[in-house]
Amino acid sequence: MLQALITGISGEVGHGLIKKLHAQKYKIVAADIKDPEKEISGFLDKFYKCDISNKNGVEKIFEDQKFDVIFHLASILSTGGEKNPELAAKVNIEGTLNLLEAATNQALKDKKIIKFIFPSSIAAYGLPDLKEKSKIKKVKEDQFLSPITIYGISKLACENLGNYFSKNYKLLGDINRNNLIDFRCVRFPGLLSPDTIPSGGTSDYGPEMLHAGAQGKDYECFVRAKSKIPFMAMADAADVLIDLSEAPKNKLTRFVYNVHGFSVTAEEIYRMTKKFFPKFKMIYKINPERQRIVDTWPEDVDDSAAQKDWDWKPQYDFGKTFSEYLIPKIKERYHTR
Ligand code: AKB
Repeated sequence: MLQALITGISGEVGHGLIKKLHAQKYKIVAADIKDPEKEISGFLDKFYKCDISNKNGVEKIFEDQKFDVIFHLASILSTGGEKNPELAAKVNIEGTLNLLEAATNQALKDKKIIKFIFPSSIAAYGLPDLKEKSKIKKVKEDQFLSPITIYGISKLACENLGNYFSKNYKLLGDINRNNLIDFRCVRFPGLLSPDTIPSGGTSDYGPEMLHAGAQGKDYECFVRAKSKIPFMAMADAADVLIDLSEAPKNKLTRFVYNVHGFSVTAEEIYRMTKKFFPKFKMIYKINPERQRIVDTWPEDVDDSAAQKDWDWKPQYDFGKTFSEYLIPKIKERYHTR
């Protein structure tokens, strides 16, 4: 039985991933600063209340447990990060560093490779202006890597840290620490989940609209109607992480992959929400800072490398995400008819 460590279980991706890993018979150890919600606590073999930026706390987990794979989800998101960039850098970068170091030491001691799966983000990109954004359309992994947020900067830094730890860590040292960590990373688009309402992100207008509509609430959208970025159904996001972790190593040609569900404007999400909740009312009340962040994110990403290397294909397109996944589940959640 494989043992996985998941950090940041209370975040958006944690819930879906835990349920899927549990169904696949993984033993799950989780770490978070918040206690797990009832809905997922039953799936955990062990829970550590731990701030990953605390090195001693992270080391303690690795003293107690041995891992085959780490899914490092804990992160302060793009809007939250701008409120306290120092804290975001500490949690996002130092936290990742602590985990990479502890995992490398464990792998060295046990002479066993540990997989390290890291969700990065479209926030790693920084398009210079709207003209370029609409011209370029699908961004490739190595283009426009000039993020404007501390979140994007920390994601990009951690992608490179992971790659460094797996290939060149302490390259002048006397012990060979290469290939102890098998680091694999995806850049996620905005995510849409019926189970969790995100907080502190900038793609949050998508899920916030949906949850407002389902609860019969009005909504003020903080970006322009035409703002366009890629999104993905949360069910696909959990699959992405598991599929990437299970992909044969010799098929992987890169350490970071774009993944994408569908690319839609804020207005298209509004119209789709209204189709299922006809009484839903929304107005646009632009927040210039959050708009600026979204304007630097690509309209869409080129995920051909993920398709080619590990057969990535989303299960849900825009229509199916709503009709077959979000709407039935969210109606159940809020007892909406
Ligand atoms: C955010 O909005 O910060 C995140 C992301 C796109 O990574 N949801």
